[in-house]
This record gives sequence, C-alpha cells and structure tokens, in this order.
Amino acid sequence: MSSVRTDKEASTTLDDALKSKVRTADGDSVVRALKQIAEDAPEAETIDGFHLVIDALKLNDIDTIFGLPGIPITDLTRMAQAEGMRVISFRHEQHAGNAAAAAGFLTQKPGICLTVSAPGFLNGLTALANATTNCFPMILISGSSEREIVDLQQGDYEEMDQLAIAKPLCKAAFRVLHAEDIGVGIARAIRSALSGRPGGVYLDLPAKLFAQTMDAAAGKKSLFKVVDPAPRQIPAPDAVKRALDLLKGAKKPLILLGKGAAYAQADADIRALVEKTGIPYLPMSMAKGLLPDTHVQSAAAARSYVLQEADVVLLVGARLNWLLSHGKGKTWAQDKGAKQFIQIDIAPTEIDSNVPIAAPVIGDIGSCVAALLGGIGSNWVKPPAEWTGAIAERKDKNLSKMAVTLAARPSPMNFHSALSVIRDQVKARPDAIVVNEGANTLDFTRSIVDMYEPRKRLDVGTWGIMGIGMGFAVAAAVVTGKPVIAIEGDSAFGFSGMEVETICRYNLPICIVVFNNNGVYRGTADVAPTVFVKNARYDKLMEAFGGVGVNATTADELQKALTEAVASGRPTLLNAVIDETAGTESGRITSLNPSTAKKK
Ligand code: FYN
Ligand code: ADP
Repeated sequence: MSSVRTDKEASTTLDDALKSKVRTADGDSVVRALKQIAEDAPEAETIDGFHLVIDALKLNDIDTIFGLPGIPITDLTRMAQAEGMRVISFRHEQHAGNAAAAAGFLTQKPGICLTVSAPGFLNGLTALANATTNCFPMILISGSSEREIVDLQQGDYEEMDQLAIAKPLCKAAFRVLHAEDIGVGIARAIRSALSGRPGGVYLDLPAKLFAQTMDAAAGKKSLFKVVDPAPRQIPAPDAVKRALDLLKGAKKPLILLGKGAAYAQADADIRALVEKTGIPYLPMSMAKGLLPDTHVQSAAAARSYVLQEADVVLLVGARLNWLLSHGKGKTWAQDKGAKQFIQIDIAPTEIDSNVPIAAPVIGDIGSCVAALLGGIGSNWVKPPAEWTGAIAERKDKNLSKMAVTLAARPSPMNFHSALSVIRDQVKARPDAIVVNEGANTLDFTRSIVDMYEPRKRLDVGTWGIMGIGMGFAVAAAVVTGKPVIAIEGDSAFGFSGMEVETICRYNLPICIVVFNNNGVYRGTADVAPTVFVKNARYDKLMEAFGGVGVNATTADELQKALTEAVASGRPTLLNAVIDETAGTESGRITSLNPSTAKKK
C-alpha cells in the first residue's frame, strides 16, 4: 500500500483559497470555511522511497530479503514485512549476504541482502565478492549516508564512499539519488546480476532517498518488471559442429560438470547428453547430484586417472581454475600429449584463460547442451570399452576400499565413521540439502556423501571460503522448505555459529553436525594457533536458543540423533566428537601451503 499525504501542490491551492476566505469573513465563518476547504481540497496520493523500493522488488517477483536492520534501513525491513515480503533477519551481515548468494544460486533470482551503511555494508561485502567469484546472482542493497557530507568528507554518521569501494568487488554497482529512479535502479541491478555470467551487484540507497515522496501514480508508472533478465544465448552452429567433431574423434572422452551446469537448471538435457553419448563424467563438488553419484558413468572415484588419461574433455559450466590445476601439469599429464578441451560457457572471455580451448561453445548451458544433443544421432558411437572398462576397474577398487573404511566403527569416531552415518541419511532423504565447509570435513564429505539430486550440495566453492555455513543453510531451508544438513568443521562453524539463534527464531529444519576434533585441521597440533578448547560442547549453543542439542560420541548415537532431527525438522546441533588426531593440515590441498608446497 502506498502512503497517502497531501502534496505540495494541493497545499498551495489550499493556502490560496484560505487567504481569500479570510479576507472576506468573520471569525466563526473563517473556521467553517477552513473545514469546508479542507474537506473539498483534492488529496493527492504520494508514495515514498521506502515503498517504491519494496514495490519494485515485488513487481520483479522478489519476495525475500535477507538482512540486518539498523539506520537507515530499519523501517524498510518493517515495511517490507508489512507488505508481505519474507524478511529474514540475521545476527551478522556476512551471513545474510551468504544467504542471499545461496538463494540466488538455488532459484535463479537475485538474492537480496539488505544492510546498514559503512560497517554493515563492509560486513556484507565479503559475501558479495564471494557471490561474484562463484557466479551466484545477488544484490547487496545498503543504506548510505548524506552524499554532500560524504563527498566533502565532513564526518557523517557511518561515512563511507560505499559505491567506490564496492565497484571492483562485484559485477556492477549503482546508486539511486531520486525516488523517480528507483524503478530503473532495481531493474539495472536485477539485469546485471542475472544476465550473462551471473554475479553480485551493489545498490547504494542513501538515507534521504527513502523519505523522498512523489506522486503515487507517477511513482507506480516509474516501476517496471524486467523483461527476460537472463536472455538465452544460442551457440553458433559452426561452434557446435566443431565441438561434436572433436568429441566424435575422441578415444578417451570425459565430461566435466561444474556448478554453472547445476545453476543452469538444464538437468534433463545434461543427463541425456551424458547418457546418450555414454561418456564418463566427473562432477565438480557443487555439480554432484546433477546425475546421482551412484551413476554407472560417474568417474568421481577414479578422478586422478581420468584427468590424466582423457584425450578430449568437455567442460560444462566449469572453469579451469586452481580446482582443476589450471588444466596443466601433472594432474592432467599434459607431458603425455596435450589434451583437447571443449568448453561450454556463457562468458566468452573465460575461454583460453588458462590453456588453449580447441572448441569453445559460447552460450547458455541449456541452449548449448540442447544443440549438442541435437547433433547426436542414433549412429553415435559410444566411447571404446577399453576406456570405460579401465575407469570402472579403478573406480571399483576405490569404492571397495572406501566401503571397508566406512564400515569400521572406531572409538572415538573418525571422519569416515561419522560421515558413513550422514551418507546413509542423505541416501534415505535425497531431497535434503547438504551444506558443507571446513578443511578435512569438506574433503571427506565431498567424496563420502553421495548426492542424488541437482543443487542439493552447497559448499565453500571457488574461493574455499569459510563462514558460508549458517547463511547457506538458512537460505536453503527458507527458499526450498527442504531439510538441511550442515556438515561443519569445528573451526568453520565458528565463523557463523551465532546464527543458530536465527535458525531457532525462524524454527528452520536445519540439522548442524559439528565435526569436533578440538582444533583447526585437528586438535593435537603442537602449534597453538590451531588448537581450540578441548571437549567443547557446541550442542549447548543450540540449546541456549530452544533448539535441540545432542552430544554424539558414537556412530550409533549420531545416527539416531540425525534421523530424529531430519524427521522432526527441529533446529538441531549434533556435537560429533571425533578423534582429535584425525585430520591433516589443509585437508587434500596441503600442497598449497607455502612451507609444504613441492617445488614445481
Ligand atoms: C572420490 N574418490 C572416491 C570417491 N569419490 N573414492 C572412493 N569412493 C568415492 N565415492 C577418490 C578420488 O578418486 C580421489 O582419488 C580422491 O577420492 C579424492 O577425490 P576428490 O576429493 O574428488 O578429489 P581431489 O583430488 O581432492 O580434488 C581436488 C580439488 C579438491 C582441488 C578439486 O581437493 C577440492 O575441491 N578442494 C577444495 C578445498 C577447499 O576449498 N578447502 C577449503 C579451505 S581449507 P584419486 O583418484 O586416487 O586421486 C584450508 O585449509
Ligand atoms: P566449478 O567450481 O564447479 O568448476 P565454476 O564456478 O568454476 O564451477 O564455473 C562455472 C562456470 O559456469 C562459469 O565460468 C560461468 O560463466 C558459467 N555459467 C554460469 N551459469 C551459466 C549458464 N547459465 N550458462 C552457461 N555458463 C554458465
């Protein structure tokens, strides 16, 4: 609803009318005349900046705001809630920002994070930069101080030139100074976040803007719904042919699915491409579940082998960054003869960023995969049995080895025994969303916990960032309504642990499992900076806010508590006590530590 006020124009007319009556009448008739004039006066409806922002978001089907209230946006959060928006209030802006980013990834709509000026804005900025790095669409909206004072550096409350600071850390940054530009500002932000390669956008809304008013009808007219904010981009036919020719000639082809493929929501076509071609595939961590991890063509358990041996690799929404050793060196056995890459990506400049790409296919993944599928006829020859057989052999060996490790029940628990319980639970509830962060906790979970459905795994992504846990978990629960299992290293949990209050406040179906081994990496390191308080009871933290806390010291206890938590949907924290000697420094990326890195 728009606020109704008498506007300036109407009051000027009223003033004139009053003046003329006063000149001609006595006391009582003046009062009567005043009343009459007030009743007769045309009341113009106006709308303020607060409501224009809310209406513009709603018009664009954005129904959720993740944020933290304070000057100057407290009223915006209240009004948004009153206008039927879902406003999820956090304890720290970084987690609200992470929630917005995860919501963007899951829904293909930009997630909104709303913060106060300077310090709140800065707290949200890490999440904005992380969203951009990961290609998640989000919009950080921050209130800001008086432009005139900020620009003259006269020391305003929370003074900061936020737009300038945000610019290099996101895809686009905008500031709106006039109420009549709010519609365009929101539209620019939405289109920038969603079109092409998705990413983070900053929208600067100075405090004064919210109180500005304008004629309601004109205000309404100034808002609009963005038409086709993420236009399809159809790949060129010759690029598709080049890619298919290369793939057809391959003796050892491999498909590599990245989180861009998960984001694209082209699930059926991606599965059809893999199955029709018969090519083995490797999912990057957040692409797990695009096809079930138990799929016969998954080469995840023979990762090193396929990366080294493949001759043609089709990258679908995956970058050749550090997670793929830049497409070079030992990981890829490039000395054995260069591999050829086909790369599907929406960003043309991604191509050749690390190694030459023989067949770039530029477009949105849905259109590109559909075009490739269209070129795969009934005469398609599946990869040679020597290739698929050799992969199966290695894979079976690794899977059998893993099965033995997972069946063991050591005391205290280790990563494997605790994760075997979670693996079974996810198998039983494949619709549950797994959030995962840590070092060893991340690495072990990635290979042990199979995923069965697309976009059910959210993790530290491209930066290996810690602190996404509770923000991602809240977003996943809020936008999907599905149970969430957050698998957290004890160190990683510490970054966002206070958000258990948020989880309890909104009574979200989130079960957090803290892998408690008393420290960063493990609890026995002789270097004090990595060691925590021994035998900490993270479960008590959840109890403090009315949730369920369980101290689980055996796999049986963990299994019982996890099953109950997922079934009940109650906020729960399981303190999984594991062997403090378990865990290696930096998990599987020890080689990235300067002191332990081998000379290249
Ligand atoms: C995988 N593997 C399996 C299975 N799945 N074996 C048995 N069963 C199953 N289901 C095997 C796989 O073949 C590999 O063995 C090994 O397990 C590890 O697989 P993974 O995890 O897929 O591969 P790897 O080498 O760790 O991948 C490299 C990486 C990854 C860089 C992509 O480590 C990663 O995503 N790291 C992110 C790290 C991070 O961000 N950390 C946060 C900061 S921590 P081999 O084939 O024999 O190699 C700060 O300290
Ligand atoms: P991963 O870490 O899983 O390997 P990356 O984040 O490195 O994945 O890569 C994702 C890639 O997907 C980016 O290069 C991005 O441009 C691309 N991408 C994202 N969405 C789409 C889309 N809808 N169509 C095509 N490419 C996309």
